Amino acid sequence: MSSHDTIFALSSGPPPAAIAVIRISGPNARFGLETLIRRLPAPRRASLAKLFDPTTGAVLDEGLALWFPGPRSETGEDMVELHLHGGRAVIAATLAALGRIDGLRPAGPGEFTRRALENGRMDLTAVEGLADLIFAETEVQRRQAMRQLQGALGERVEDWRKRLIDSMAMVEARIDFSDEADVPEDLLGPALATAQALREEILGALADDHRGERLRDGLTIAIAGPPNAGKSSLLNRIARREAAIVSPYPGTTRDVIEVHLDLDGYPATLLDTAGIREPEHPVEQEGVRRALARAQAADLVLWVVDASLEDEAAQPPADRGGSTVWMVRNKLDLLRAGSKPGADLDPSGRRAFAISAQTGAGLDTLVAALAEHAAQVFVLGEPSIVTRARHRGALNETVEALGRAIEEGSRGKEDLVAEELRLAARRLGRITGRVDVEDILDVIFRDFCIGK
Ligand SMILES: Nc1nc2c(ncn2[C@@H]2O[C@H](COP(=O)(O)OP(=O)(O)OP(=O)(O)O)[C@@H](O)[C@H]2O)c(=O)[nH]1
Ligand SMILES: [Mg+2]
Repeated sequence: MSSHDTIFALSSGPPPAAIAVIRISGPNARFGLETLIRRLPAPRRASLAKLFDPTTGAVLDEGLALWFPGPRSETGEDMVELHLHGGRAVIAATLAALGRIDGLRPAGPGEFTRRALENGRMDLTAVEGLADLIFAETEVQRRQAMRQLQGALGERVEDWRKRLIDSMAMVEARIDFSDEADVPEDLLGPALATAQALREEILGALADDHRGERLRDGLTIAIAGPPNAGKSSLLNRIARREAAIVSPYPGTTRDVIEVHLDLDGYPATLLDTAGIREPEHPVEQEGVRRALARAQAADLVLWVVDASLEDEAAQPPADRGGSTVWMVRNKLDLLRAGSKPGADLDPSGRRAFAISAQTGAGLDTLVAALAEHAAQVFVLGEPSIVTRARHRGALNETVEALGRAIEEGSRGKEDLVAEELRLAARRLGRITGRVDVEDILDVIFRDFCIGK
């Protein structure tokens, strides 16, 4: 697949729908449009047009045609947008017609965005932001994706990289042109000061408790506890649908069941797990193994017990994974009158809730506490700009290279300093997808006017 091809695709959701948007991008986009509507509309203006089948001349549909000449388009190439009636057959006929036009082929996944990246219309962090925006399920995720799309990380990284390239240029100038009169003597000092400052700034951005990554993934809340305590009933109540099977037989749930929640805008995945006991059946054993593993990896565990049993054995396994545990005493309706739903602390200082998954008593309090917890996890401090492991990895490597540069600098090893700074800049460049080392030479010749 060549990026010089002209590509087309249905860009709107699955039919049937009121409107379907078909996009074309590439050098033959204009030819494609002219073949279909037999004229060229004014640029960037919607115009009503009939679409003709290029072979039979029959009218396929009537809709809006938009012509975006490159490079001022989304992909940076010539582009066309057709807004048609969103019926299955209309779309199929139009796509088939486009396929019969010379030089046009169906687009692969993400290919329009790929071209925007290749043509410098977006950097890699913006592309990731766009992907996150499309998959955002909650308001807070949408805001974070929008920040990335608008360059929260990309601009920050580019700024760091520029400063790094400047200081690298100083060191290189000192190495390469130290006999020239117009190169100042002490260039290593200021370069190392910049490296030090950058290192601290990047460390600051990394010290965010992984909030950005967690916001993309959402908080994981595991429901665990002894069999028959009402874990699946609780999950169904919170999810407001019968996602898990509930039965009076202990050992009903075996696989882990996941539902996605929107807690006042914060994303969470709620897990229902198998009741924890010493099972005899090997399938249930596997269920218990999975339950324990997932509970351990969760951000928060709701440990559900049957309050009418007051089972002493039903204590949560000692906190190992560092996940927070909240006690949930269920089946409040089975207790004598006088037991009120609500929240307090248990003897060991854990938050404790009294609920009935059957009647719904106490559920509002529990759900409100979950939303509050999510807000605390995600909102403390600045919004995070590191939203993926990829960013974190590259930033960590940058910090390491800067640390080594500073160390070599203290021993006066200019060439090694330059080497580490170059590595650091390249790592940063990987985040945005710009890894052009020629930049350094530009800066040398611009700032020091050496090459006469
Ligand atoms: N009275 C009363 N019964 C409940 C309540 N919550 C659940 N139950 C009942 O308790 C039984 C077990 O409920 P489940 O939700 O399947 O329990 P579980 O903890 O998921 O059980 P396992 O999957 O076997 O570990 C069912 O018969 C439920 O109807 C409650 O608040 N009050
Ligand atoms: Mg269950």
